[in-house]
Amino acid sequence: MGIRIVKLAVGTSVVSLLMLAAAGGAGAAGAVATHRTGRVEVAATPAAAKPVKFTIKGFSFKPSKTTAKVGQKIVVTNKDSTTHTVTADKGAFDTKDIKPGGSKTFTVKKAGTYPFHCAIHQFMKGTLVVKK
Ligand SMILES: [Cu+2]
Repeated sequence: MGIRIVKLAVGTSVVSLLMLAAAGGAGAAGAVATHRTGRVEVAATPAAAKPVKFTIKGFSFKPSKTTAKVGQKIVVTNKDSTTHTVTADKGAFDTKDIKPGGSKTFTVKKAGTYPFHCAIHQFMKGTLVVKK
């Protein structure tokens, strides 16, 4: 296979897409329509291609403030030995139980600042900022 040139509207996604193509081989590359001219159509949005991640450890959210874009995947991993949740104070999202070592993915459809807590340990607090 010859050299493929990948051009995207959003520059930051080039690395993750290239990594995807390298790791997944033909399967991952199938998501991208490649032309010999170098012009590329990308099926997935950049936001979907690269999730935002944060963790729960020591009964706190790390970092305590996370920023994501509307519709972007947010992955929360619980690194504690007890179950936690990520629950918006006003109900915009709720991961429900995240077991020790487990993770949950969610998205937020509307821009805004969302204070959240753990429904099991109400003293655990964090903030999610969602931008357009
Ligand atoms: Cu908790």
